[in-house]
Amino acid sequence: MQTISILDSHTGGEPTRLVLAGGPDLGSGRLSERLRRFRDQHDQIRSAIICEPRGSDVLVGAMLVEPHEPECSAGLLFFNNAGYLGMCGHGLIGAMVSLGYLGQLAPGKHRIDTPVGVVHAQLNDAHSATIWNVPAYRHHHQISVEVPGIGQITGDVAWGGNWFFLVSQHGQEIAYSNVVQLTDFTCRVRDALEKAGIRGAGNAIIDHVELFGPSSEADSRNFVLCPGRAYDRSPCGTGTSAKLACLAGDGNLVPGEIWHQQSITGSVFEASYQFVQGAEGETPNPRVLPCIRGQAHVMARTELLLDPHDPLLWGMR
Ligand code: PYC
Repeated sequence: MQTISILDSHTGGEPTRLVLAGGPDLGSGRLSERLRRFRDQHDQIRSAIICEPRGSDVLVGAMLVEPHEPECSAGLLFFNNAGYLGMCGHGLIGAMVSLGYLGQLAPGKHRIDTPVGVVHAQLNDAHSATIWNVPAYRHHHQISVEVPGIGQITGDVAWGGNWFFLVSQHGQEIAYSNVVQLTDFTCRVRDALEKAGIRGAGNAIIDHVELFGPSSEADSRNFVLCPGRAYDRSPCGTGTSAKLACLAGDGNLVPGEIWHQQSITGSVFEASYQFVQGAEGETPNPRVLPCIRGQAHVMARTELLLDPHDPLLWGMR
């Protein structure tokens, strides 16, 4: 019987399953290479950990691995029910707080190795962490797509560690009571983008759709559709990073100014940015270094059992 040690946390409502031991041997080398090995040779372990019946569509996995880059405190590979993520903001905040709980990370600043590069993160206290994400930028400004059954929808395409389509004018109510409708709406938008061939840089698929609305407690409230059909219960670290790039591009937020991004469940990330050195004033796509602070809480520490006689050994996929 294979056993996999995990620690579950949630960051503003969005769960992270940190895999501490028992995962596949991915060898050494860059984390992008190890992620490729995970995908090509051990994908069934991903689905065993994250998909039903042991997991659910909502979970994001973070596998703890030895870092490759120098002076890193940890390496992390992110994945979910649909596949793999280059970076995951709420997942990194959750992993920092979880590793702090285990005594494996001291409060203070750390370098964390990920498949999209080294990110800096700070464990602030037992329940909060700040991350400096990979540089974010806007790729398309106000591009329109015809969505069957809905009409024309216009938004920005931006990178925040994942690819996002960000929409402010959508006619939807951004409320927790409306998540079924919001999920349907954003899935249609995502399908339409793909059908229209609207993609990120390097022809990358846009697998996240982010809708914005007003909030009485923050600068904005969002709904973020993740790959698959799950939505982010947190304000989404990479989605907030993409938003910062668009705010910077529109001149609506100056470097260092705080942006409070609220999630569909009510949790809030505190976000700001600095222009990446040398890029200030660069048009049309200035790059920003996002800084995101959020709260996370540990929930469970246990072992997953992979019984070879279980017909659902590798999860439902
Ligand atoms: O926080 O970056 C994030 C994220 C991506 C998908 C779910 N959460």
